[in-house]
Amino acid sequence: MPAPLIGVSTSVTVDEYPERAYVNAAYLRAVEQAGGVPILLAPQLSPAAREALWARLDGLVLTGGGDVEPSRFGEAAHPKTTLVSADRDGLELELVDRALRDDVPVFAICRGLQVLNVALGGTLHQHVPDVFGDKVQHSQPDRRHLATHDVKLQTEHTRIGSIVGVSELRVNSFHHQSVHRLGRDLREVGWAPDNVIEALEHADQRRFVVAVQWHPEDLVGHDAAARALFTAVVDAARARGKN
Ligand SMILES: [Mn+2]
Repeated sequence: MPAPLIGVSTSVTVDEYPERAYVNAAYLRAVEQAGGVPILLAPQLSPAAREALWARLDGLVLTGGGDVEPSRFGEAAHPKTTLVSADRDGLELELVDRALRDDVPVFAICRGLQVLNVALGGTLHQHVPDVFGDKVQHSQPDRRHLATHDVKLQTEHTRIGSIVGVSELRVNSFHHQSVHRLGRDLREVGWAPDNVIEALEHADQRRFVVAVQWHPEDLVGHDAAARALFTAVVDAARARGKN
């Protein structure tokens, strides 16, 4: 069985010249370390290229980045809304639809968790401090590989529980938005101490759809839970065996 091909969504520059597609290398290393081959999915790809690539992919990682355009969930933009890209929203919402249609394993990280929720009809808190205060720093000033807040996971009868195996984690945090109303078919399975939702998964556990609000790609060097999450999506992609 060849190594599974894992689509990794990229960011896109907003209002910069020249226009670029880019992604933090930590995602690529984390996928490779888990045994997958990362394939970059850039918002600039044509519909034909997206279709051709999709037919070859075994799994999907949705990465972090700027905010989802609030009109995608029926709201006007908050003053702190940042780095919105209609092209990126369009690509990633389409990828969620394709993955659910074709039962392709999905691991969604930070913005990816938010995209997943919006794709399934959910909404977001547009600025976490407005709603939850500043007891927990979700936009940590510390470096990316440093874990700074706790997360409590529901481990019984959850996929994330079977992957990670522990109910208490320490995570890094780089988000100013979070899940508000939950999308259909999703369940919340992890929370920060201030009750910000930090993990989601599909209610149908036969599907591999797992989402976290933190950045495990920056923790794989020293955190078993982070490694387990990447290994799980790559293993699920391999088991699906589309190729
Ligand atoms: Mn957080």
